Order: sequence, then C-alpha cells, then structure tokens
Amino acid sequence: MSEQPKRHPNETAKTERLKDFTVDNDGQKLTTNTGLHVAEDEHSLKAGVRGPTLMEDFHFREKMTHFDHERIPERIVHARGAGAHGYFQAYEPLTELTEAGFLQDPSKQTPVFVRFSTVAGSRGSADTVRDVRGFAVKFYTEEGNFDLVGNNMPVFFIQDAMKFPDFIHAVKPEPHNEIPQAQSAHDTFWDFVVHNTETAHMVMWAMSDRSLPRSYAMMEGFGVHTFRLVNAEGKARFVKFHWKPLLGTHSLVWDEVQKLGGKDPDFNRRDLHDSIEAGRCPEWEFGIQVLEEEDEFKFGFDILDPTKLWPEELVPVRKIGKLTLNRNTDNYFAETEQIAFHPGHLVKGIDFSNDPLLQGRLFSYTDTQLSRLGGPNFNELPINRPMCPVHNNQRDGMHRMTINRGPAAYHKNGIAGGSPHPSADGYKHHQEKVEGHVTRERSDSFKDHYSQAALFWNSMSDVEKGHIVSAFSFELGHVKDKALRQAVVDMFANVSGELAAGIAANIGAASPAEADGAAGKSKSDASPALSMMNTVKTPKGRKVAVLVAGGFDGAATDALVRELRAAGIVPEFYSTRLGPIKSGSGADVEADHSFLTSDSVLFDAVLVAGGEASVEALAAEPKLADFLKEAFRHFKAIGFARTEDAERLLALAGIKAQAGDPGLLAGDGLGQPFIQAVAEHRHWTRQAQ
Ligand code: HDE
Repeated sequence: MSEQPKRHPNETAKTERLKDFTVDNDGQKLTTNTGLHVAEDEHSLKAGVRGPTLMEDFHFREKMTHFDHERIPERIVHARGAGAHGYFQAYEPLTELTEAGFLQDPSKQTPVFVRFSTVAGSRGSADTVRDVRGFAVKFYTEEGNFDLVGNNMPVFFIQDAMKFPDFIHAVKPEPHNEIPQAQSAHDTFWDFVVHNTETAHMVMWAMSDRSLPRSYAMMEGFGVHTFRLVNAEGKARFVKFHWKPLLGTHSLVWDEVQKLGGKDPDFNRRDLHDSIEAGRCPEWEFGIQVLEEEDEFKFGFDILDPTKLWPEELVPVRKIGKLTLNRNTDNYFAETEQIAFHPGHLVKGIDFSNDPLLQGRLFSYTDTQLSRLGGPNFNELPINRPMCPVHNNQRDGMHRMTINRGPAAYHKNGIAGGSPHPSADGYKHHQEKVEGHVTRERSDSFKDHYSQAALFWNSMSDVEKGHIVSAFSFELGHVKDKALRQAVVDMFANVSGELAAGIAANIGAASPAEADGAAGKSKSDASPALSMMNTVKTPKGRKVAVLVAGGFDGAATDALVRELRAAGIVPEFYSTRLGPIKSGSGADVEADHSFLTSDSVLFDAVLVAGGEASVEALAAEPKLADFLKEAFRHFKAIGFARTEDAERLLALAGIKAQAGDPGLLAGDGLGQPFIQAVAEHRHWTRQAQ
C-alpha cells in the first residue's frame, strides 16, 4: 500500500476549495506534462555519449522551455510579500448595518487568504526595510469574493489616483542607476514630498516606528478609504475598516532593522510561517467605524480625503469579528504570487465612497493583472476562484480553463432559456445622488495638509517623537541636494516646530525661521489611540534566547523554560555551538542556535541559564559581550538565573545598568517578573550606550 501524503494538521479545518488543484508527488512516477512516464531525467539525448544533443529530445525541450518561462512580472508595487490561509468569523449578526452574508452568522467561518507586503522594494528585497506594509485580505464568501486591500497605516500619501504613478516613480529606485533598493531615503522621494504637501500626514506615519513592524501579527491593518455599508433596506452608512492585532502593535528599532536586513532578510516572512507551523495562529479583530450619512460634514476634515483618519476618540471602533491565520501555503508561487486582489471585488452590503484615490484603484488592479498574470482569466487560478459558482457569458482568452457548454454565450438569449439570468437579489450599487460640472480640480475641503500630521505628532510619546526625528534625519542624510533637505525641514515646521528644529539640528540645516511656527497654524488635539505605547502588551509569541553551555543548571532551566512556554513565550536554546548541550543536572538540551549561526537581533529577550561551568564557557565566548550589549541597546529584557552572573556578565559586556532597570532581572523567582519584562517588549527608560 502506498503511504498517505503528509498533511498539515490544519489542513482538515481548511476549506476544500483548493483540493482539486493540489498535487502530491509522493510515490508517483515522473512524467512529462502530457503524462508520459519518464525513464531518465539527468541526461539530454545525444548522438554518442560525447556527441551533440539531438533536436528530437522532446523531454529536454519541454523541461527547459518551462524553466525559461518560470517567472512572471513582479507586482509594480507590493512586490515583496508573504501570505497565509485562515478564516474569518463574525461576533454577531450585523444585519442592521449590512446585508453582507459573511457578517450575519457568528457560527460561520469564511475562508480567507491574507497577503502582507512591503511597497517599494523588489520581490527579493529585505523584509525589514522602512516602508508601509500591505495588508490585503481576500474573503471567499458564499456570495463572491470580497477583497479588503489595505495597509498597516490608516492614510495615504496622495489624494487623487492621478498622482499614483508619479508618487511610485519617486519612491522606487532612481531610474538612472536603480539605487536605492527598497528605501525612501533618496532625493526623488523627498523632492516629491516637498512638491506635494498632501503627503505630510502619511510621511509622519512612514517616519514613525509603524513602518518597522516586529511581526505581521503585531501590525494593525486599515482599509484606508471610506467605504459604505448598506443594509437590506438600502440604508447606507459610511465606514472605515480596521484590523486590530491580538498581540498588540509593536515595532523593531531602527538599528535592529538595518542589521536584520543582512542577518535575516526574510525576518517577517519567516516569523509568519514559523508561527503558523507551530500553531501560534496570528489573530486580528475586525473593527468598523461607522458614520451616519447625515454626519458626513460633521468634522473639520473631509471624509473622502484619504490623507485623513477618523480619530477613534471621535468615532469609536466597534469590533465585529475575528480573523485567524492557521495554514501556510503549499506553494508560494501558486498562492501568494498568483493571488490577485482588487478593491472592486465587493459583496452585497458593501459599497464605495467617492474618495478619488479609491475610484482610481478600481481601474488599476484589474489592469495590472492583465500584464502580471497574462490575460483576462486570472480569476480562474485556484487561489483566485470564488467558492460560489460562476456563470456568465465571458469566454475564451489566454489560458481559459473553464469548459462552458452550449452554444449561447450572450445575454439576452432565447436558445438557452435566457440563462444565465440576472436575479433580483443581485448586487445593486447604492443610489447616491451625484451631480456636478466636469472638472479636473480638487475640492477645497482636501486642502488642509497639516492638521492631522500635527495630530499624529501630538499623539506620540517622547520616545516615539525621538524616533521620528531620527528617521527624518537618517532619510535626509541620504538626500544629496542640501536645498531639498532644507525644504523638507521648512515643510515639516508646519507640523511641529520641535520636529523641524530637531531634524535641522541633526542634519546641519537651518532651523526654520518660524520654528514654532507655522506650527501654530495646525495645533491639534491628540489621539491616544495613535500611540503604540497604548497598545496591548503580552508575552505571547516573543522569542527568548536561552543562553546555555555545558554544565548548565538543568533542573532550574527546565523549570524556567516551562514557565515561559506556559506564558506563550517561545524559548530557544542558544549556545557556543549547535547540538546537544549537557547539563550539570537534569535533562540535556539541543542548542537551536549558536553565536556563529544566529544573532541577538533575532530575539526579543535573553535569559542566561545558571550553572558555574556554563557561565564560565559563555564568558569565554568572544561574541557574548556584543550579544548582550546589543540586546541591552535594543531595550530588550535580559534575565540571569543567578545574581552573581548578572554582575559578572554585564560588566564583561560593558553595560552600565541604571539602578532599577525593569528590563534587567536576576536571581530566584525570576520567572514571572521576567515574563512581565518580556511582555513590555522594550525598556525605554534605558539610555542607549
Ligand atoms: Fe495599491 N496597487 N494602489 N494601494 N495595493 C497594487 O495591484 C494602486 C493603494 C495595496 O498583496 C497593485 O495587484 C493605485 C492604497 C496593497 O497583492 C496596483 C493606487 C492602498 C497591494 C496598485 C493604490 C493600497 C496593492 C500592484 C492609488 C491601501 C498589494 C499589484 C490610486 C488602502 C496586494 C496589484 C497584494 C497593489 C495600484 C493605492 C494597498 C498597481 C493606482 C491607498 C496591499 O494595481
């Protein structure tokens, strides 16, 4: 009997929709693409063992031809991505707001596929660059696919789709030399910014720690545009969509990010994959902000302007369901690369607003798939197929897979009894009254570019403000044109004099004349929800390097590690070499990492196990000092099983700890306080050394 193919445990819980397309080769005979059994697959067909290859070698030609065409154009933007399967479940029926079927029944699980991405870099660029992250969700509902193609920031750089090609040309590598890769730290990006001041608010987000997510599972998501929810009676309301991560919103620090680009360019992708494989399923709550149509003009900003958010303190976020990612892809290309999102993939009960950025996107996404996926039949690819049946009169085209029967391929027909026929319960666009002169203009209500940029700044903690000033300074430090640097400083004086003066001081630019400035123009309240300091803090999913060497205290370490695991932490053994490490007492452990194969930036915290011989061996390791110092400088929790080891190793690493540093712990009873310190994520009171 042939062995059953291996299956991931989550496979059974997943939708059956991809079953017919999934192939396992286990135990199967090798064939050509036409199914011919192949006798040999290593040598081309030759006239004599040292002779020329023969044209009739159809097997070689087929294999090589396929290989020659294995790449498709990468996405123009969001080329670098990682995806996973999962499901969405509503908390309660949302009938009063929308007739969308997947939001009615809390017992129903709607399959989803989510693709996270960076925007500017090529497909092979590093994960941890400073950039916006895409957060695109495809819901395979029983009434058709609904795509919520969002980002991890709630606003965007521009207000009108007409400017998108310009903006992207400016942020992508410069065309004459294709430098720099996956970075906005160059002249054309900042030149675009100063000449398009509507960018101010989003640039603040991009320069904040939001653009350095620790994990996709620790990232918020936003639909960005204002959409509409429409109920069965046709009553519409404006809505903004949110994803709130159950692990909270957390970021890396800039120095870590830069090192990770080399140490592990797949840092975020690997984290997503490994978490799901280990059953630590990333989860987000789905939130909505709802606004009655009569309140459209209630705020000081235009709700159609995608550079504006609705402060949560003004319009609370109502949590309406949960998204869980529980299955990795079987095949990156077939799923993550070929998935085709489109903000126009809607279901009944959800409709657009007149946001001019959204309206332009409705054109772009299908258009881009035509060149990327090679024709109009991309919705037939397994990952894009809806769960419900598809019946229409569209036919033919490149790579058509459906075999439609019968002679009728037109509506209205008589010979097929009018089938397929429109139905009264089909999608109806909201009957918004529209009137106006044809014009290429922007509404005056879109012209305030600074108030919400200032709102964002005012909402930041001092630590976050410091990071924003540093980020601007880094970026402008890479801008060659000094006049342009100055122009950026002057522009952001409209957001905050403190911000502009801070940047100016770092880059040798003049502090703007009106340093308080123009800032006075845009005094805004704060929105505490915008600060990551106010997010959920949990030890769950945090990776802790447990430093051990031969002779470590097995029993105590085992107890500590159990405690960490019980709190949802992921402890991994780190030693002077890989392989089994003998303890002085209790069980031996297997070192997953060594000072040669890994690095402190790959962990959230450090725990040094006790044991005389172990600490001796660690102290003799030349890379230990840098390891500890870096963890300390990145504000991470460091725990020592024994107080005397803490003193010795901190001194060895040249760490001058302040008394009462809550992230430095040692001695008996370490477990729970250390877990708390890990949950805190960073210990900002620490001065960088
Ligand atoms: Fe996109 N965007 N975008 N975008 N976008 C694409 O579509 C575009 C915008 C977003 O994981 C492209 O299939 C225009 C805002 C995500 O596959 C392209 C405009 C937001 C992804 C495109 C915008 C997004 C894309 C490239 C301005 C947040 C990746 C490949 C009018 C709400 C989806 C593709 C994935 C991808 C066009 C602005 C999010 C070229 C014209 C605002 C997450 O069609």
